[in-house]
Amino acid sequence: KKRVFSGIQPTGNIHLGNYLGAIRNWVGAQDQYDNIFCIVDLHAITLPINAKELHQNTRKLAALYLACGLDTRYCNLFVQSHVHEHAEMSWIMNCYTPMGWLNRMTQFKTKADENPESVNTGLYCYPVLMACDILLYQTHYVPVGDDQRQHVEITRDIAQRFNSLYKKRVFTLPEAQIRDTGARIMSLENPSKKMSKSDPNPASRINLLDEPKVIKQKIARATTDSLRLVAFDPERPGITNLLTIYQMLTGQPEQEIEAEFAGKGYGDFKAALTDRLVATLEPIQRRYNEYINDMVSLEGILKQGADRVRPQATATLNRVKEVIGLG
Ligand code: AQP
Repeated sequence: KKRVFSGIQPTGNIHLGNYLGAIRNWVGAQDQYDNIFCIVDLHAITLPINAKELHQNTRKLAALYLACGLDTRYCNLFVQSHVHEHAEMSWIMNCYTPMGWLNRMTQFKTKADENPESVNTGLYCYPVLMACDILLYQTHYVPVGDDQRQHVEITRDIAQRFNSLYKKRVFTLPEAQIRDTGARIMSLENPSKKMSKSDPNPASRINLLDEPKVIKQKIARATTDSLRLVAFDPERPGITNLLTIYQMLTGQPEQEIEAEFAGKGYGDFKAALTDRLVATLEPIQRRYNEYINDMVSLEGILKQGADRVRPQATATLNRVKEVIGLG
């Protein structure tokens, strides 16, 4: 089977963008691949984060992975810092990554602009660590949202450069798997920005653990426009974003959705969308509560995941060290 690797930072509330752009796709295809899903806590410390919060978020994210349907029969779930090869390999690959490549990374520029007082070298080297996450496991596919396209590209560039420098196929070249629909769910407040955990406005996103009352309020407040026409239209990103979410939850084609709401207002559509969201998230929240209240089992799953993936990470790291003359 082909190998899949992906991850999420335990930096805050996991939202609908993470679910529709990433986790749901992982779940849908898990039986076709050899899957590795990581909680990337080393990435999470590139911006200031409280220690207790980081520890709790890591467990919460593991419980959410399972609650969303990731199954340990098909997937290894683990915490990045539990496999120290990621950090070691990252230092080595920093020395093989031209600064010019990192200077072009748009996510660094955005995050550095948003957090000018706390920009550190780790944030700058974030793409190299992400490349190592992927390359350590000889990954074939990286299922991610559209915002990660550039990071998978640089991963390929780093791998290709290393392979050709040493004239050896040390790394498998990974490919991004990005869906056509839902790969970029937008902020509810400002539909020109992507929905994100780090947005300071909580009303900009639906968290997977939001209660029905909160979902209703957020959808009611979501930005639309004054045209009051429920139709997909790139000129009207607010309603189009909500329609895309509805389409992903119902699986209906665009025309069918537009026909369903022809002659109706935004209020009717938002009520239907709220119902769908609540119906989708309610079972996830129920399962989440079961997992998070059984910490012993959860820690066991994470330990087992790390133990299972470590041999592959060690093998790749040892190969890299051998090729470059370390050790
Ligand atoms: N809005 C989104 N639409 C679709 N997919 C998304 N992803 C993130 N946002 C969207 C995908 O979720 C996975 C995890 O990404 P992440 O941990 O970087 O999550 P985030 O919400 O992007 O987190 P941050 O901390 O708020 O980061 P920034 O500031 O970059 O937005 C990835 O597969 C991602 O594509």
